[in-house]
Amino acid sequence: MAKDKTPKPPELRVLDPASVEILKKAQDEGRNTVFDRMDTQSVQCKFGSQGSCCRICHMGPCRITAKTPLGVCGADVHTIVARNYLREVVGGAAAHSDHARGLVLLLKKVARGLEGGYAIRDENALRRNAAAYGVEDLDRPKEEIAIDLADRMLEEFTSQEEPLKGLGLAPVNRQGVWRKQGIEPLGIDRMVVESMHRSTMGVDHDHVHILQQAMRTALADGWGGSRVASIISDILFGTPQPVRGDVNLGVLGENTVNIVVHGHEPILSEMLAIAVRDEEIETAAVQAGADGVTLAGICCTANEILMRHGIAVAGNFLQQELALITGAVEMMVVDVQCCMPSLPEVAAAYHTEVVSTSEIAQTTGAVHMPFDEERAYEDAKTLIRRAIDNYKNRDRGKMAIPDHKRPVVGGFSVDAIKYMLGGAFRASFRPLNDAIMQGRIRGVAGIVGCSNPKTQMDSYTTALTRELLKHNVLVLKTGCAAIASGKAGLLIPEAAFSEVGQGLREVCEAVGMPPVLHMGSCVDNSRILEAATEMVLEGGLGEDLSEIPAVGVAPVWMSEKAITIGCYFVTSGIDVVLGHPFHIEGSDKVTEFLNEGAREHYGASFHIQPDPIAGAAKVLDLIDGRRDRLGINKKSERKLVDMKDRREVHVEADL
Ligand code: XCC
Ligand code: SF4
Repeated sequence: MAKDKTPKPPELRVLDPASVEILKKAQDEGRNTVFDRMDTQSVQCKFGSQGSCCRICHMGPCRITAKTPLGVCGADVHTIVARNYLREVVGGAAAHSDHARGLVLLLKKVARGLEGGYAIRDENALRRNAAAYGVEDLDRPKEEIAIDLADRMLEEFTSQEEPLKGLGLAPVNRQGVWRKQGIEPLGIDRMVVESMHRSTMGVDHDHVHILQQAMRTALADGWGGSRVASIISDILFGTPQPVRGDVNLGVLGENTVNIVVHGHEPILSEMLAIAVRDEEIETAAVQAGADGVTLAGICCTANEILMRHGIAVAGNFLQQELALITGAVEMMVVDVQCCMPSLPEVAAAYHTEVVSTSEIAQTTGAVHMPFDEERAYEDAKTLIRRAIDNYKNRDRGKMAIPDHKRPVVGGFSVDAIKYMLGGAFRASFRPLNDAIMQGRIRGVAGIVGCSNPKTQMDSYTTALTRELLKHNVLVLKTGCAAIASGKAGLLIPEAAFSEVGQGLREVCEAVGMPPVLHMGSCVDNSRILEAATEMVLEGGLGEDLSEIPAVGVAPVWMSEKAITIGCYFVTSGIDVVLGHPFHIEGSDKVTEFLNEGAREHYGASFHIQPDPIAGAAKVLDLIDGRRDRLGINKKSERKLVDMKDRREVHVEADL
């Protein structure tokens, strides 16, 4: 039973000063937040966390213990853990891919003349990707090409017998690994349905066979759903280019109408980003007594509109309730994924209206205003006007906006990185590969993932990132991990002066880039795969993704999507370091497969490191192992920063 207890001090919950301040306010006002609920849920089910509870059929639920080693049907713990794991991967793949499907259908409608304000904004991206996906006759008008590309993309979902086309974007050797392993995914929808079938009662029982299917389903996300989402978003909304913005709760305006968009799909938020600049809207805001309208984002919606418009980021996952508790938000617009069902309850203490907009997602207590693509611009303006109307209800007595925000640069698409490295005439990854071969850059880490109230928000991610930068590792970031780096001041070129090792600093200074590159939202992890593929294609760093000195890290994560992302990284040959384990520890065999055995199959595996500094050391080990095998390690030795610096970082992580 939940007991009343004194809440932990905010400083132990969250790292950044804005969140500390608002969490104190929440406690003073007696608000119930994710952090309090974490405490009341603190005795979490052992069977759940080990993955050893099966409720797939109604002879159960069955819980596996030493005394009851088999479920009623005879399933052992390895079958049960593997099946549960597969279903989590399915959840993640489905989320990313359903998001992608919405974008493909929108592209098709836009090409057919949909009214509503959308357009094909990046024709180059359209033609380049049409060529990559086998659309012929590229001299035709862009609308025709867009329809053909959309049809190709829809086949990525529906293909029953042909492998996913997106696999062809990977290095040839990697494609060979997938073929040899028999894990080339067919269409995404088929993979999701087949995985659900295989994990239902009485079907697939061999844990390795089930886990191979998990990896295959994850590939359908990484090289399918997520890739499609990023590509179509670029075509419709523009390929991101470096752009400045601000991050943290201090981006909310004292005297502006504040609208926070939260979730994942850029379809509506893009329109809000445009509509907010409409003169009519500006006038209405002034008439309501405000200085204007501030649009800000939470979670991956924030990443999407930061990358394309420089729109401010109010915070990451664990800040969604905190944004409301500022008392300064007129409206929070939510769509899908990572939007807590608690939001309307928190908002009810203030004047804030929570509006749900997706046909597939409603939240009790939120106003549901499904958004119609055909009237997108008008619908966006209606929402903004409604927020403006709500401004008069703001109670300034309850309002506190922390005076903390940090500048960031976002928008590092692969295109943008190539351009930045090589300039207009020689846009390529060559300078990066050269810097890695010379040892000025030791390797690349793709750091992704969420925040999770089980640990202090942002602390692991930030400590690990700082440690890697000191050791000359270039960091690519997405999702809430990217926002954490923004709050820590690492997403600006100036961070290279103080935070990084000599070699990386030289490269960042020469190019004028931050040492941590913000590559976008969760679906944009496909951009990290794309960047890694560019490194292989550029030459000199091996012939496969399992050879380049690159590692993935999900320091702190909570979503099924993060599991799927981890799986498609590993299956693509990129080792992944996790800050906390999956719910699989009930089975030594499943744990062994994912943390070791996977290496024989894919050339990479998972590694668990609950301490950020040990996590960074693991990343460095993995990078050095790869450098060794490439025969380029010697050159980097002189650049290594003394390990005594570690202490300093550790103290901060322990705050
Ligand atoms: Fe969600 Fe994408 Fe995780 Fe953040 S990082 S908590 S999934 S918003 Ni992808
Ligand atoms: Fe129990 Fe087997 Fe049914 Fe699972 S599938 S609930 S282990 S009987």
